[in-house]
Amino acid sequence: MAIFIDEVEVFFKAGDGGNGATTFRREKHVPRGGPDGGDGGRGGSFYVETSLHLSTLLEFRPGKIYKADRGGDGLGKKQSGKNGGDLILKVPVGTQIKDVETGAIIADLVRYPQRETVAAGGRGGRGNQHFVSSIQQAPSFAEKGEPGEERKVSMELKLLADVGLLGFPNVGKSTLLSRVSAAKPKIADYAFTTLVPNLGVVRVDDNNNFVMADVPGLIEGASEGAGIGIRFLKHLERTRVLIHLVDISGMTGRDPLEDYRIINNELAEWSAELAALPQVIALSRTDIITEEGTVERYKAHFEGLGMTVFPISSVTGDNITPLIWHVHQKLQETIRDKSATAESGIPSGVVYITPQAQTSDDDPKKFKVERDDAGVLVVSGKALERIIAMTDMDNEMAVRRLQRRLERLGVFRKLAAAGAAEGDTVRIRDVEFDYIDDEAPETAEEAEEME
Ligand SMILES: Nc1nc2c(ncn2[C@@H]2O[C@H](COP(=O)(O)OP(=O)(O)OP(=O)(O)O)[C@@H](O)[C@H]2O)c(=O)[nH]1
Ligand SMILES: [Mg+2]
Repeated sequence: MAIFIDEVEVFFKAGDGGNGATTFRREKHVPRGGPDGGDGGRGGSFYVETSLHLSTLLEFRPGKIYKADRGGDGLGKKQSGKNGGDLILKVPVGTQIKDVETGAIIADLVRYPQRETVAAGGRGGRGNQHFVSSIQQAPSFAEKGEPGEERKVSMELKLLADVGLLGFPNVGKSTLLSRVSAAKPKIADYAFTTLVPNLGVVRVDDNNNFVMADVPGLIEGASEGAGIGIRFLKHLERTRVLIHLVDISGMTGRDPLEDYRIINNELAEWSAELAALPQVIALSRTDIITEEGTVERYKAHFEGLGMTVFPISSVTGDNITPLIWHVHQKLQETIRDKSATAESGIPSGVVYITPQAQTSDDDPKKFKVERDDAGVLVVSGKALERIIAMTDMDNEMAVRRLQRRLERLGVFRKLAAAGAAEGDTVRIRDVEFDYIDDEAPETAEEAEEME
């Protein structure tokens, strides 16, 4: 049995930037020329790209950590390090990628071709050639590479179909799809034949067609996990019209009216949006009905509920063409309605990417100071932590530069305000230091120094 993976959580770890180099020019007679350390290369980024050859997310193992290459370190003679290779992951059209922590949609891949960034590689650290200033002619430090973005994401596959087939198991959904499209789904006389969704293109006429999705049958309690249909309801969320197939042949031994009620109940339990989609009733397997008046009775019943009803047979082809035409028209109506109301605004098949909140992430002045259980003062803030990550803590000059930056950003002021006392431990990212209550003003030289 093919396993259909339609939701999976994985980690993306983009490559860290390479470190900048600390080197000095070598010239004849000049033992130590000017600084010429090149920059680190950019870390590899992660992209996702739609593919027409994939229909599941099977290739993504749950919990797997995908890592892109680190950028190469900078070299002497102002040579930059190599950029880390980017990674492009192929996903089926209809894949939605969310950040697990924030719940934000990172990418909604509904087109082909389409490529989106899911985790950006880190910038390379700058080499020491960039840190020359009036007071520092020979900077013997460089920046470390920026860490690559790390993200825990959930990838979810939502098929893109215009029309969805809805019904109990074994009512003839797959048979109908096979009748109206070139799709060849498995058909058999038992429940849960269909285990994965099938898509088919239904040709209406020379200029019109639509995509129909056949999903596993639903049963009572599906919205709470009974049967397997629940996993596939979300695929119907992006459809615009549903064909609700009701078996009235009596072959299943169930009550068709009860079936209809149960299914709608499950839909409503699952999502109000799904329950609000227009439904067209197809009464199935009418070719094997022997009892006179059965078809008319059910037709009248559903029409009484305000539904449009087509008694069909996928075996003889009876009434299939009128059904398809009607569905096509309904589809056109919903498209017109949707574009008329500004409410949706997004025509189907168009990508909308939620912009990521960049502002606070990019401002090093946005940080928090909190005391943890052990009494350590923890300073946190994305941009500030990035500065720490890019500082070579083994290099005295780099650490002094960091201290001045922290001072300018108001870190020490905020620590004092948070009640920091002499000897308290302060932690920023993975760096710990002792707080020193030092009110001495910065030297003129330090104040003058540039970034
Ligand atoms: N006589 C007759 N049999 C039909 C008709 N449509 C489907 N069948 C039969 O009904 C049985 C079930 O059909 P499927 O198309 O597999 O039903 P399904 O709704 O896809 O079932 P699941 O995938 O299990 O949910 C098969 O034996 C079909 O041959 C029809 O119009 N007339
Ligand atoms: Mg089926």
